[in-house]
Amino acid sequence: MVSELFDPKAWQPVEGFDFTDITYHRAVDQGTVRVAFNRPEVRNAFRPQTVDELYRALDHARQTTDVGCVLLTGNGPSPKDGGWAFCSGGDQRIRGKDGYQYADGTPATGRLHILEVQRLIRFMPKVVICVVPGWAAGGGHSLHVVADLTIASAEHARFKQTDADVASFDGGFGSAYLARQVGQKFAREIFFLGDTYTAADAHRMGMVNAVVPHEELETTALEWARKINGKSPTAQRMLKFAFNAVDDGLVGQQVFAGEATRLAYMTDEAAEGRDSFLEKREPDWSPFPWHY
Ligand code: S0N
Repeated sequence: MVSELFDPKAWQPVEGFDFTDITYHRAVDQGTVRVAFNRPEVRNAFRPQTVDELYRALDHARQTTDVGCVLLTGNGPSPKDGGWAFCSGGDQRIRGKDGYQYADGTPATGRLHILEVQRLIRFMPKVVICVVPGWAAGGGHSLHVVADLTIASAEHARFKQTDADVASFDGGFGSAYLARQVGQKFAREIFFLGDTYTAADAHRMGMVNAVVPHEELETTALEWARKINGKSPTAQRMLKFAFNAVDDGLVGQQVFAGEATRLAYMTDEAAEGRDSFLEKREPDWSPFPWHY
């Protein structure tokens, strides 16, 4: 069993991967993938191998041109005690002096590569929905913050920033972008106090889009994904990067501009620029108006 909330009829495994720490499925009837932490016995904490696998699955989704939506979730419940988690952040058992270690003891020295996953989620031209069936804590909380949308289990979702408890702090997207969502006062409260918040609390603060009954969590996420996939891929992509741009500085401009260039390439005007060069003649811009 993948997860109690997982409907095997709705999904098929994505071929070509040999993952242990995550599961990776594609919806049978729409361009949506489901990427799930698969370490429920430790509240879906991530170790370096988990982060490597997560990156590979997300990057595969990024490059799959008929996929528009990614559901990021956690399998459960825990076989130990029945507890639910989206993700509890970095696995503290293998945290060394300056980073986390692989299972064979190889240090992932100084890599901090969960931040690469955060950037991938932020900059991938797909809508990433974080589906929270239980705890979102520490670095798991940051991942939900970075996702485009969050849907939470009414009964089991819990949000908690433990970073200051375990002296492993996310001073990047996980705090700064959170403050954009919930405001400076709430963001500081979440980090400074490290309290536990219910799905209803998180919704009231503005960091969760919808709170749904636990059993309906994944079906609701799939419905949202179907709606998202039912709209213009170009518009959705441009909207995501437009929402990002205001906070992303020159990188935000670069990403948005890259999409604008892609669109421009598709015009006859761009073809005329290329063809005139290749044909060693002056370009003829006369058919192309200066729009107002
Ligand atoms: C999630 C919490 C609140 C759940 O509490 P609950 O329900 O009472 O369950 P527990 O009994 O505490 O847990 C059940 C079992 O799971 C183990 N476990 C839980 N979380 C982890 C974890 N993160 N690492 C290892 N094990 C974990 C428990 O030990 C228990 O096991 P058993 O049954 O054997 O006793 C609660 O569990 C909790 O507070 N967890 C810790 C949350 C935490 O502090 N996470 C780390 C925070 N920091 C990060 O995530 C840093 C992430 C990171 O890597 C990073 C971030 C920014 C920049 C760079 C990096 C980077 O290094 O890459």
